Amino acid sequence: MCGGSRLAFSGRRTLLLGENALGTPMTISRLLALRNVDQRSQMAARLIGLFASLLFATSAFGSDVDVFVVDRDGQHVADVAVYAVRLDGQNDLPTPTAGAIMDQIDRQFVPHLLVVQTGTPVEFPNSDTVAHHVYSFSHPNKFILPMYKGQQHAPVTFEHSGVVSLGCNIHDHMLGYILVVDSTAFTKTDANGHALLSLESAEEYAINIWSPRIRDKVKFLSKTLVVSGNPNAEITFSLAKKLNPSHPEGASWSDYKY
Ligand SMILES: [Cu+2]
Repeated sequence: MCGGSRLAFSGRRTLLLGENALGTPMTISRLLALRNVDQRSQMAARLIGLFASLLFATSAFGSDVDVFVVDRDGQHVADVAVYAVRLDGQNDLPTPTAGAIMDQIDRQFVPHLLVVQTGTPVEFPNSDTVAHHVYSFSHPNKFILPMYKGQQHAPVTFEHSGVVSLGCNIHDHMLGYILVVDSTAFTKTDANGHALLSLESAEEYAINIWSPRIRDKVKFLSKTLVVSGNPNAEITFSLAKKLNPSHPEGASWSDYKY
């Protein structure tokens, strides 16, 4: 089972601070009834720690969102893009300061799925000894990098959000994806189907997921989250439809519809 380890951790930590050594909840009246000065000072310190912990939780940890993706059999789904988009219309994003890399290794795109913010320059180095001819027909992010080895082409900057499907004219089995998002808060699920997003507090967000393996309708792949008053949120996407085969098992364009 995939539990919210981070959520569970912070919740447990808060509980411990409010408990005595036996795990029994400690009230103020019981605290005052303690005769031992050391016990009282220890408990006072724990209460101070509790208040400090709560303050810390609303500032530093107030925006952590645990996202889980499970398939229809309850299995974790790795390598799923997870990103958040503000719903208050204020989506002015800073210009990306760093580029990204979509490598070509052993006649595969590496990583298979890359997530970048809109406006990010992406390099396509060819680390193989054979030449590749990389292209995408994904409107409006079409591009072609004529046959090359090494790093002969300038980075490609993706100015439009959406899915960019990658292919190679020489090797038909080469499949890759770049998901361009209007967000600075994006990541992918790990082997446990878990992703952690850190968001600004007091905002309403759409939490979205995407993977070429997912066949559920898009409307089921977005959930609204209000961060305010929801300091450590957990969201689980339970997919209803059978997944497309994972790459390279299903290494054919016909397995995908993107
Ligand atoms: Cu190739």
